Amino acid sequence: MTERTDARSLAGQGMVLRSTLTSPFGRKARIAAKVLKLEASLELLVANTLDEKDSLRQQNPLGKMPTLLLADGTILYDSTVIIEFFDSLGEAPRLLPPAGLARYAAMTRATLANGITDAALLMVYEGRFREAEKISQRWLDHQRGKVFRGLDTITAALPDPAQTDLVSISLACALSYLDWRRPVEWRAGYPALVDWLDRFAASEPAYLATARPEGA
Ligand SMILES: N[C@@H](CCC(=O)N[C@@H](CS)C(=O)NCC(=O)O)C(=O)O
Repeated sequence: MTERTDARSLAGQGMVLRSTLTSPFGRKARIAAKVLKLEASLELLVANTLDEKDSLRQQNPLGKMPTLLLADGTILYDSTVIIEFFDSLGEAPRLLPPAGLARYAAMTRATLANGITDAALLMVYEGRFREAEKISQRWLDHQRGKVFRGLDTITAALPDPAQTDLVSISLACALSYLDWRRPVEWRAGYPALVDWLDRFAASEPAYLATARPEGA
């Protein structure tokens, strides 16, 4: 038995994803599972990051989603680790270059896209966790800077919208989160990115299939 067949048989015993249908990081994992045809083995168990009684905090002390539970008790996070694990189950990686500098360069680009989502989330949390009079404009501007510098850098070398990989999944989930929560207005200033997202959505059915449910 190779390590891969062991991992495959473990995954085949069923995996539980702690997330919601609206989490942008959870969506990354859900898209990857669909693309890699792992959905039949994956159950979504809705998590509530604000509920201290939710077992999420025992499963992942950071209390963040997505978190992946495997049948032997192994717990994996964060979204990039989960996607790398999913990708390791196939004959050859499909969502990242197999090795070498190209792999780490792609991971860095995906980290940039994730950083946009992180900064956007922090802007949203600023409004959610603080009373209106305590909201820090300086903090919001600090995070906004990360979002726009990230968008500028990504726009300068856009990924192929016809290719689904860790970078395009991470970028699409970042942009759709910006569209949903609107911590910044990005569409008017980045027409090439708007076009990229439209093309990615047309090329990758798993993207639209994992869209946030109406009214959520
Ligand atoms: N680096 C993590 C970020 C995950 C993350 O921030 N998830 C958000 C929801 S989209 C969360 O769980 N927030 C709750 C919290 O920070 O307490 C990943 O890639 O999975």
